[in-house]
Amino acid sequence: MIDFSLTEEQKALQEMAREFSEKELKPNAAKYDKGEEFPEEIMKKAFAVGFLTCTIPKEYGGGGLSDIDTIIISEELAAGCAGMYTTMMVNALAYTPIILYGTDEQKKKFLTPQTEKMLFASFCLTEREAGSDAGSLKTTAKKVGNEYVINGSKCFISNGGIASFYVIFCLTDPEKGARGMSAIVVPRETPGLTVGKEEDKMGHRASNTVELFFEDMKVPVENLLGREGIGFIIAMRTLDRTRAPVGAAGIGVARTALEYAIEYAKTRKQFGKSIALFQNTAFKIAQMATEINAARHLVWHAAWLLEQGKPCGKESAMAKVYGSDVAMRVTTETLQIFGGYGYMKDYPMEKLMRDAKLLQIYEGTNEIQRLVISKEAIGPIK
Ligand code: COS
Repeated sequence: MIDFSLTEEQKALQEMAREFSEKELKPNAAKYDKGEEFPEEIMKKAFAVGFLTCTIPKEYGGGGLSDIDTIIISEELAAGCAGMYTTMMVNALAYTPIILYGTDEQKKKFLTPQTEKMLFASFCLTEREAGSDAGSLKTTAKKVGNEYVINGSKCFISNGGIASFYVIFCLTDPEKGARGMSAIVVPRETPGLTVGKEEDKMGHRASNTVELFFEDMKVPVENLLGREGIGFIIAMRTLDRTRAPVGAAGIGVARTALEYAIEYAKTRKQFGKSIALFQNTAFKIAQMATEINAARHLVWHAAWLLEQGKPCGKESAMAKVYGSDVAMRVTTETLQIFGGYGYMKDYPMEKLMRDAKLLQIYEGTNEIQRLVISKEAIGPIK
């Protein structure tokens, strides 16, 4: 059976996210982009309606959204502002390892407080020398008595400057490399944790990105997720869940760009007629609308597989790579439809193009997604 229909609850959720995006995100997107300012007031509203904690299970105070619900709101929120979408969805990224591997006690301790007041969290995998090759990270956690002593650093950490806790991937057994990796939750106030300077980014400028430094940072052993040595698997299983929403964000960005371009093409007149009447423009629009729809099908399918508990590493990677590539192509083509105006900061097109670029890079570069897809597609070679 194939069924693309949404439930009444999902339609209401989509409508609510669309309204929030249109009213709160889109009109403020340029302001926070320009000032690279954290959108505190808007995030307070996002917290009040539940977007900051939407994936936390209901029994721990969250919205308990399913994977399909999450991709529905991801498309809507990113359609308003990709930077603000990132701030909201990075919370979901940081909560996922705890949702998947945390004990009941750890969920109550770390997730429930996030639902009681506006708080943020970070997922800390990337290091200066360990980006795509996540298994080669250097941060260590040495067990001393009933504590872990953590030393090292992380970079490009979204929400890092505003997080109340960090899920840190580190080596508890450095001799074993990736198989000696573990995931440990570290509260913000832990002595030895230093937040570095905020990065000055090309896009997603409303989202906070920093470097983190750890010097003899001590946390109780109870903060370990799962067991020692499964950190790499925890990271991979988390990313399998969170990559389809990035594809959905790509659809949101592309959709907004196309809406602006269609409106512009209808009203812009050259050679005595609206440029939408030139086949070059019309066919570009047709191609972009088709690609957006194709991306949505891939994203929805990956979310459906996730929800069914079926293997979906390849499909999540396909959803992410295609959704973000479509965002890049569509924002580039729609800017071209705007001509010189598209290149000016007075118009929204160049921001959309800058924002699209990061979707091809974060949560695993698109090259890494192609590696994941090709490994599974090709299979073992004798
Ligand atoms: N789910 C469960 N297990 C997985 C998995 C997944 N999605 N992907 C890999 N594994 C397991 C493998 O089965 C293997 O297990 P064994 O050691 O028991 O055989 C182990 O993990 C190592 O896998 P693999 O050999 O594929 O690891 P590689 O180092 O070759 O590469 C990639 C793995 C490149 C896919 C990984 O490093 C990656 O995703 N990198 C990008 C990181 C990223 O997304 N960073 C963004 C920052 S976080 S916002």
